[in-house]
Amino acid sequence: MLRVSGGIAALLMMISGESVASGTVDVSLRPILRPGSGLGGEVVSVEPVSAIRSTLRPRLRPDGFENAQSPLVTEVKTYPRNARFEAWVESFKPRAKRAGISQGVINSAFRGIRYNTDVIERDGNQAEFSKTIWEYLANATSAKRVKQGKQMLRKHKRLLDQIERKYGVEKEVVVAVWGLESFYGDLRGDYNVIEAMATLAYDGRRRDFFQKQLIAALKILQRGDTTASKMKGSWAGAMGHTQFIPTSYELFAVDFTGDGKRDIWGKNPADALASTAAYLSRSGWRKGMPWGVEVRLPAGFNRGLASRKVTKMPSDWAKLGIKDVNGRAIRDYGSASILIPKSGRGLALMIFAKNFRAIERYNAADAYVIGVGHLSDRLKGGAPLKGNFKAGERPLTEEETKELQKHLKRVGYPLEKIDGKIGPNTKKMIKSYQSRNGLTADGYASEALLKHIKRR
Ligand SMILES: [Ca+2]
Repeated sequence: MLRVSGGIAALLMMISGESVASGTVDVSLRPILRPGSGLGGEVVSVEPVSAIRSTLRPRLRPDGFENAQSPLVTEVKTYPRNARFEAWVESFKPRAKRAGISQGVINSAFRGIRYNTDVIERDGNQAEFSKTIWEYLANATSAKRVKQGKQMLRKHKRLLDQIERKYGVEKEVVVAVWGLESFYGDLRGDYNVIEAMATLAYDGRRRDFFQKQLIAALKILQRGDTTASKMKGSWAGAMGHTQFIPTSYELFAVDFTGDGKRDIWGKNPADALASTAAYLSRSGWRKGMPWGVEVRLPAGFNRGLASRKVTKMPSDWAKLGIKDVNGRAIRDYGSASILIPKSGRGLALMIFAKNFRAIERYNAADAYVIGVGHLSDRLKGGAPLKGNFKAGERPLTEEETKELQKHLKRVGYPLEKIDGKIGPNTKKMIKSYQSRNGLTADGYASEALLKHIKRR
C-alpha cells in the first residue's frame, strides 16, 4: 500500500504529496513530497523506487484525494509578527548577498513577509493512511481529468504541437503532467513563495533544503522573470502550471514565448508547458517509446524477475510468456523491466527504462509515474488499465466508489461528501464496516465489498 500522509497538507507520493526511506517511504524526500499546492491536499507516500531515491520535484500529485477540487485560496491572510523570524531573515540577508543577490532585490523580496503559520501547519500535518495504486489512479485519471485534458489538447493544439516538435516529448505527456500538477492550471497555488520558503528555511523540518530553494527563488527575481508579488506557489514552493520548485526552475525553465521572461506563473501556460517538455527531454525522454505497457504475467512467472535491475527487450520477455493485456506481443521499443507495484493488486507493467525514469525525475513515486503515464495514454484515447484480479477483487471506479459511499451513509456512517474518492475518512469507515461484518478489515474498496453492502 502507499502510505499517504493526509490532513491539511501532505502527499508524498505517488499519490499526492510527493518519497521515504525505511521500508516504504524515503524520509529524506518527505518534506519535499508534501503537498505542493497548499490548496488543501494530502501527501501520499509511496514505496521507494529502487533506482532513484531523489527527485528534483518532490511532490506527489494529485495532492488532494479529498480536496482535489478545492478552490484557490483567495483570502489574503495577515500573520502576526514574529520577532525571532524577523531576526532570522535579517541574518539571512548577508548570506543571500554572498550568493550574488543584489541588495535591492533582497529588500523588495523580503518586504512585509511574515512567519507564515499556515505553511508550518501544513508542513506538520500528516495523518497517515494507506492508498492503493488503483485508488490513486481513480483520481489521477478521473473522468473529469481526462475530459478536461482532451479539451486542453484541442484548445492549445498549435502551442502543444510546437512544443512537441521542439523538445521531442509527446504533447499528451506534457498535458498529463499539467493535469496532475495543477489540474491544468486551476490549482497553481497562492502562497507568496519567498514567504513560504523563508518560513520553512527558518522553522521547517528541512531547513537546508528550503534555504537552497529560497536562494534559488531570489535568483529568479534578480533575473527579472517575475516579481515578488507574482511569484506564487504551493506552501512547499512548487510554482506555476506544472509546479516547479525554484531549483528545478533554475535548471530547466525556458522562455518559449520569446519575451525574455520564463513565466510559469501567469495565465498563459506556454512557458510552463515548454519548461516541462524541456525537463523531460533533458531527463532522457525518447519520443515514440512508451513509458510502460500493461502486461499479463504467465502462470508460474518468477516474480524475482520483476525488478528494475532485470532488463530485457520485449521480444525476450515474450519468450517468458509476457504479452500485453490483449495477448499481443509488445514491440521492441527498447530495454524494459517488469514492475509489479506493491500496492498494485493485480497490476503488472512492462516499463521502458528511459521514459519511466524521465517521469521519475519529476517525482520518484511509482504511483506518480504510472499516473502521468496512464493519463497520457488515456488522453491519446487509450483504454483504462485492466488489472488481473481474482473474483471480487477488482477496485471500484469513481462512480462505483460514489455508490459505495451512498451505501455507507445509508447504513449509518456519517459521511459528509459523496465524491467518489477514497480518502482517510472513507477508508476508516470501510475498515469499520468490514470489521463489523467479519470481513478482512483492509479498507480496500473492492467490487466484492460493494456487492456486500448493497445486500445490507
Ligand atoms: Ca516567456
